[in-house]
Amino acid sequence: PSRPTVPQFDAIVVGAGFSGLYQLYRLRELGLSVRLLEACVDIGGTWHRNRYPGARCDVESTSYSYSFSPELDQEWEWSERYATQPELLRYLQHVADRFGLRQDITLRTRVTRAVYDEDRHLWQVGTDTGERLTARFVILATGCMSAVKEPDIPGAATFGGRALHTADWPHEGVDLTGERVAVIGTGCSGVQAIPLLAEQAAALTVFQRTPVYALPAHNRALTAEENAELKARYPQFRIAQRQSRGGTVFEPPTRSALAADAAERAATYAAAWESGLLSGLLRTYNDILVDADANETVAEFVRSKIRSIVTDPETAETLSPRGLPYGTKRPCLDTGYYATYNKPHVSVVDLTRTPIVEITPSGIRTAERDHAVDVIVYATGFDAMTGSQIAVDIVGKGGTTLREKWADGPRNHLGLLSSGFPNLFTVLGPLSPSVLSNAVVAIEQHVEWITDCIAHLREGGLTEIDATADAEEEWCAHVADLADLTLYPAVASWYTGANVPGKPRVFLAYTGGLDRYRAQCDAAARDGYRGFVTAS
Ligand code: NA7
Repeated sequence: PSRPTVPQFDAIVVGAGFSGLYQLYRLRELGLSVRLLEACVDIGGTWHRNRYPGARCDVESTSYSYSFSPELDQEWEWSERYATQPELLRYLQHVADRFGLRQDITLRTRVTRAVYDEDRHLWQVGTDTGERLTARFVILATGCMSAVKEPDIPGAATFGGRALHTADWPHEGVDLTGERVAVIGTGCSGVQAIPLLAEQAAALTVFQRTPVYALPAHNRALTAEENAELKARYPQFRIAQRQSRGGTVFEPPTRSALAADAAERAATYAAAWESGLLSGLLRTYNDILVDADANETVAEFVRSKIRSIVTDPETAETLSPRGLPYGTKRPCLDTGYYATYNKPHVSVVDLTRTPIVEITPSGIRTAERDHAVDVIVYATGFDAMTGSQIAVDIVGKGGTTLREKWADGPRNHLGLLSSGFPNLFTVLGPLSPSVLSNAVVAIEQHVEWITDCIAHLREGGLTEIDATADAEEEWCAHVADLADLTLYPAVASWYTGANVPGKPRVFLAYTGGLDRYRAQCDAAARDGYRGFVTAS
């Protein structure tokens, strides 16, 4: 049978989180036929899946929200400074309904395969429901924190109690009243969940491999006056946000921490601590992430705070990061986290001293002893940045798979297109500023660039765009060079891929700031899509 010369869809968007919903909206506005495929039972992405107790955003809701619709800004009312997962999910559902997006979304459909047809310049997309679709463009809006890292602990499958993962929490909720609960992992998910799990559990034992730096969230309800005031200045605020370094508005610091004396630093850090902002301490001086001595002044400040909150000195020391530069792993926002360890039924096991040997049918065995538990909560994170893309069998030009191409780390130009995989765009992909910025602002920048690019192709009657190998080479080197100016790459974190055994060690994000990144993307487009090659 002869094959159709035009694809079924102009574009297929993969994933219905913040990225995919906005991408669908924009492409539809352009008049394209679009299908959005989502693996889960509902839209929401990250905010659909991460339902563990305490899950909330740690960027202020008023800035962690879409800016593309002034009407949406005016009608939506955030109830708290830091929205909970249910509120964020309601917001995304509202957006989907308000802009009529659901009609183009297919739920419960996981994209498993995408093969590029070099002759016809289109992607053949396969799903786990057996669908076979074709589209000119595919946009991976699969999220940078969505491929769950399965526990790599011996014996995990033998556990006789209940095992839960924070990123795959049962929709009906879980009642832990009276249970002996273990939590493995103290990243942001663990830090948010632990205080609430402790409220229910009869005993809570936290298995900590690396302590985190957590700052008080100072979360609170937003008053009607605050909301009204915000809405009045939303138009200017959204512009400022777009022009900002990381998607949140602040004046970048210009002084070195080492140029200040101890008293001045102490006052500056204390004010940042009280701000309740995730990046508060990073905004104080300009060398926190580039100079180890400057960084140590912040690290010690946070440790002093931990000592002042946690009453047992030994526990305080266990919870205090040592030899880990502040901010090189993502800091967390604390709503009762450190104080929870003052409760008599909560304890922490330092896995650097007594590692987990195995999980047994009755609990967790460390090098020191057996811990009998009824429930294990894995807060062990994600195969971040690349995992959700590599999970799809993507076959590009010449039969090369994306997995093969990225075997030694992701390669692309501007974080947007990987050479040899034409017409396949990534939102919040690796080697973009994604996780180092307010994700929603980064998403809007990506989606708008991709949309403009597709519009440009269509206007010119072009059916293919690919990154050139040279531009890609240059971009990867540029991202690595910038990262090497900072303290980030030396630290084993999910930013470097070190949290997943066997994953190549590459710094996965662009550290130069969203503003500079945006300027480079815009310049490439303005110069006729420099670094890309098009065809018809
Ligand atoms: P993270 O930040 O990757 O945290 C995972 C935690 O789990 C971290 O403390 C890990 O320790 C720990 N972990 C992972 N594997 C193990 C094993 N095998 N044994 C013991 N401990 C382990 O994930 P989150 O879900 O908390 O947060 C992800 C991001 O989502 C967050 O930064 C926000 O951007 C939102 P490690 O540090 O590797 O020693």
